[in-house]
Amino acid sequence: MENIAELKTLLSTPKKIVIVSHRNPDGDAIGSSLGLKHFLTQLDHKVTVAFPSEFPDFVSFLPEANRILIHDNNPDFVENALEGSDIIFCLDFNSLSRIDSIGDFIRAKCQDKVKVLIDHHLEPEAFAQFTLSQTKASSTAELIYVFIEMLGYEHLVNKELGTCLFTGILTDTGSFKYSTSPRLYQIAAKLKEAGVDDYALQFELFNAQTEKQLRLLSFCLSTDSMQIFDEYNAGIIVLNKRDYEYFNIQRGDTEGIVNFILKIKNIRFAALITEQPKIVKLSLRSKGDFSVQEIAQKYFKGGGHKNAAGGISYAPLRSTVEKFKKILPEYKEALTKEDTTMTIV
Ligand SMILES: [Mn+2]
Repeated sequence: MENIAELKTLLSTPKKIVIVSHRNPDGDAIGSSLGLKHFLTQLDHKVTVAFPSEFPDFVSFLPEANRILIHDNNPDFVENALEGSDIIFCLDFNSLSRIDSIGDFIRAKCQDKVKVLIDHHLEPEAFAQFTLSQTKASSTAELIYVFIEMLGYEHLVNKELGTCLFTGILTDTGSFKYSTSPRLYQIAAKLKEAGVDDYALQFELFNAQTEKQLRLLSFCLSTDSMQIFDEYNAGIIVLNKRDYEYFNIQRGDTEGIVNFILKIKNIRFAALITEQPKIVKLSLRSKGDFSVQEIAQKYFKGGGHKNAAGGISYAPLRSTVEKFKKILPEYKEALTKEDTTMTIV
């Protein structure tokens, strides 16, 4: 962010601020948004957080989560807040098209508002006056801390704010398993010093599954739902409409399932392919050097990060799975060559 001084001046008097993030908000979208809210509120701004769609239950314990506005449920509330705002913070997405309903409204009706983009996805769109985009950052939550530091307000980081940011960091790094850096560990230390109970937080976030979710996981791993392609160091888990009905799968129930495939030694590329009411959704994950971002973008109208990306297909489930399998030979070399980034010593 080049003109941070200008933004600091702007934030030196009370403003009406709306923070928006992406559809199906994850731990980072929510953690970074609420963390930023707790920061801006201390500077006497009036702050509203709004998402296009509902957030998962496992983060509802975060302070102020109950005050988040959902556009799907109350479009008027969100649009009124946006229209009455001075500044719109856009977190954890790289383009207004990623926040559909809210993005359209911002493009059409909020041209005069100051926009600030803070994000770690590739290829940020140039729609904001202030952009803090670092694709190497673990999470947007990490960047919120960096942003607070750039403004010189680290002393305002307290337990509430820190807990929100720590949530974003934990969920986007799989508890410090990937996208880490010396800076991230330093920030984690600062958050812990500010009072974050990381132990309790890990418990709250990751030991909060329902019996249904565990049984669904067991089904995925023990039936034909999972297929492993040893030749390509790849694997998939497929869930069809009947599985959705049988397990009564709701939003968030499939969270994390794809990662279990990567627990197999040598598997570098994993996909969860699910049949949704109108589309087929793909969650792609990888280990090390192998980029799933490219595959999501090239074949499945999606994107994301090197090791975690998502996409969609309008073809039926079966043909989508076939298409996926046909792509594998193209990446055989990349998936089987020695990966120096995964060498320990
Ligand atoms: Mn993120």
